[in-house]
Amino acid sequence: MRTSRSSLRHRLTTLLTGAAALTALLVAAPAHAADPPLRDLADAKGKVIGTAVTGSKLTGTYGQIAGAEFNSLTPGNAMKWGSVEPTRGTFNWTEADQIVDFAEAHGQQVRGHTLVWHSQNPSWLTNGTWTSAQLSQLMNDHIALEVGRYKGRLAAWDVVNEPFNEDGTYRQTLWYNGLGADYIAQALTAARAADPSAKLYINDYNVEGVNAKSTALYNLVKSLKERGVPIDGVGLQAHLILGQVPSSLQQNIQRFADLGVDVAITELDIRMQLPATEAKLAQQRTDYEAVVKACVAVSRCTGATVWGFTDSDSWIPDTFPGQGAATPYDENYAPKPAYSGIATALGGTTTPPPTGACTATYSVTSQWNTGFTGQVRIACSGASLSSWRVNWTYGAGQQITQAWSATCAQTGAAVSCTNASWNGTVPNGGSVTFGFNANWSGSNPLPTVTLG
Ligand code: G2I
Repeated sequence: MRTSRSSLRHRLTTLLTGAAALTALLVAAPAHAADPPLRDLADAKGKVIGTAVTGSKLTGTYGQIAGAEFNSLTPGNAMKWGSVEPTRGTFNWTEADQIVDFAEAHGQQVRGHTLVWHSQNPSWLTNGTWTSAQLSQLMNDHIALEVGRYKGRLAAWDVVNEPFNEDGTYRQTLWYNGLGADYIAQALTAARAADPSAKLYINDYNVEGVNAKSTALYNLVKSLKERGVPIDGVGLQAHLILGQVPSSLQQNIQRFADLGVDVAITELDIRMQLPATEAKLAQQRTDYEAVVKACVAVSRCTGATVWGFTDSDSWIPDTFPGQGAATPYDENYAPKPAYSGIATALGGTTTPPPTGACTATYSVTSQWNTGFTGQVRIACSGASLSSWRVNWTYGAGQQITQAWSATCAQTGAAVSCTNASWNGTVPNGGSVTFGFNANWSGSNPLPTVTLG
């Protein structure tokens, strides 16, 4: 008896030590430690793999992934006019500075976004009444101040954002209505003066394939080049729909490259109708791979930035109710098949990365002459579960008599326990425990449990 107890203790200790070491290992390592991070793959190809970020989230797992996997950051909102000058003459650079500092600390470039847009402007600006001269002054001062603040620190600026309608006509905005199409040349010129080393872009959506809108952008860039206006690149936002990567994407990138400008995929996401299924996520992987491959194929395509790397930080669900799952990581920071699609396009492995792990640990918490109480703890790190089943086979005739926080069935020596209605979810970094009573006689060796 004594021997068997001490051997049980020994085995328990071994098991628990093993489990503790495993947990520590998974926490310390990125979720897919075996594969090179995306940024290493991109660096090897001389490409950018970037993400839009929210400054306040740059800690914990979010900060770890943003810093480890991407070689470029774009502030999702922090550099927009409404963010930096909410009240005329009162500036708030906190989040923008934080993102630039984080990027520099992590050896990342920063893409400034965005200077001249029709949206997310402060109300003092949009509600004001301005002469053309005043509007021009406001725009030029804003550019001088913001671009000047980060002079030499940013790789690129989205100087003008979304200037076109779908049919290729100019969008009627504060800027176009006040200054005519020339506001674009003025803005680019002011940005060049404020930071000669930043690459200056015009950025728009629905310009990924060859169509009326992208052709209008093409004609604009051509004429700006001819006039000697400083323009270095075009940003193709690439807010795409599942299964609808334009077949002319690479051809379109190439025609801009042939004009003598760079091309960047600036806001890539691929949305789907929820719920996400395995089939949809597989299609999404194909789509992500196709987009990044098209960029890799053209030397003047600088790379791709995803518009938020996790589904927990994406604009899609708010704007398109019922749609989502548009980014390469799920809401619990587990890489989705889309992550592998990007990695593959960047020359990485074609097998999906291991998505962290959930482990089940069996232990005996008390034992008496004929019975014992046991528990199983399911813990996730770098992965998550929405339901679970734990199986084991008893080696010495043990028999479960009662279980709680799970439904357990025993057939012969085989035990199978599934989650209760309320504890199927095990979030990344979380755990669930269930318990049971059982009979034993002779010995009570610990079984090996499997989590399905
Ligand atoms: O709309 C998607 C993108 C299209 N291209 C330009 C991008 O700048 C734009 O980004 C999104 C941001 O990702 C959203 O986060 O721009 C939206 C505004 O058009 C941003 O949404 C705003 C919400 O509308 C606000 O209610 C919220 O306060 O984000 C703000 C900050 O979270």
